[in-house]
Amino acid sequence: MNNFSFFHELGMKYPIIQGGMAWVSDSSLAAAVSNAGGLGIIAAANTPTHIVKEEIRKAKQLTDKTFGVNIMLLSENAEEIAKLVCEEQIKVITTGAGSPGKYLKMWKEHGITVIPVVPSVALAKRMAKEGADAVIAEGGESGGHIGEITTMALLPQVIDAVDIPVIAAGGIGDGRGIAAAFMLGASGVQVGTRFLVSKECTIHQNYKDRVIKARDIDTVVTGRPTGHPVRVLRNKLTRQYDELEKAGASLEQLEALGSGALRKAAREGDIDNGSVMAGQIAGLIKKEQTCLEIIEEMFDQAQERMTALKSIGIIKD
Ligand code: TUI
Repeated sequence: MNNFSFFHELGMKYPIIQGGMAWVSDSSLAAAVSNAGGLGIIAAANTPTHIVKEEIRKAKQLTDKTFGVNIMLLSENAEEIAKLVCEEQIKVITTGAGSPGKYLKMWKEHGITVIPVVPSVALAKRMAKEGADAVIAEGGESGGHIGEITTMALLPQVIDAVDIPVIAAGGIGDGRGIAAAFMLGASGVQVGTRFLVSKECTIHQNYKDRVIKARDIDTVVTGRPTGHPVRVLRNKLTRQYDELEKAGASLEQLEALGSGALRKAAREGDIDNGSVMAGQIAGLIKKEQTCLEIIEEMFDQAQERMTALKSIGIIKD
């Protein structure tokens, strides 16, 4: 069940982790989230090791609070990053897109808190057994690389299966989502898409505007045939992808179309030919705010929803 002391021990005011989003989660975003009382995360996915190191150094200048690093296990340099976080005395690691099993011993020896993202009960159990400190149960509503199960169904099943804190991710964009995650037994939440549209997020304005414009039905999942399903906002790239898939393109052709596409959208602002990763909750996001405003507003709203239960007599004082 809920274990809020987990977050207090990490020095956080609020039980919220910022998603480690490739080409998005840099020192500016991570430091802003940590300074606002959450846990900021620098994403190392597909980023050269020396740049990740620079971002870590910059974040250390921007905040004296704890921040973490996300390691995307499909990255070519995942092993290098796994070692870098030890050298840089990073306190928290989240992982994605695979099992971090082979690094767990090294990270634990360095006193690092390890929080793998899991898309299934089976992986959650394995991670708990191998010594993970908590898991992030991420539903398929999320943006980027996803599993098959929704947050609503995955979360209580993972919570019943492991005895470490479980953090909810996927489809959480405001305080109602936080309150819902708590009701399902989560110890905290991870939020990605909403932080895309934060002032401190350094992605191209076109990307932010596209998220603000998004409707509920605007995301699609590409890449199922390649074994790496990825949720993105529909655009010219996803239509090309569909056509290639229907024409029976090879896995290599499909992978080639996606390669570098996220960078193109996030950094160059090419939201037609680039990959605009976002979760299904994008339709809820209407304006750009600072990370502090986002976090405080979300927890105020969560509190409001939870205390509303009192007024209808569902919970007593
Ligand atoms: O990792 C993410 N989201 C991401 S990573 C990314 S960059 C990318 N680049 C190339 C190909 C694909 C993605 C964009 N978004 N979220 C965490 C996450 N992890 N979601 C799902 C999983 C996952 C999937 C399978 C975790 C473990 C897993 O295990 C398989 C196994 O080894 O048992």
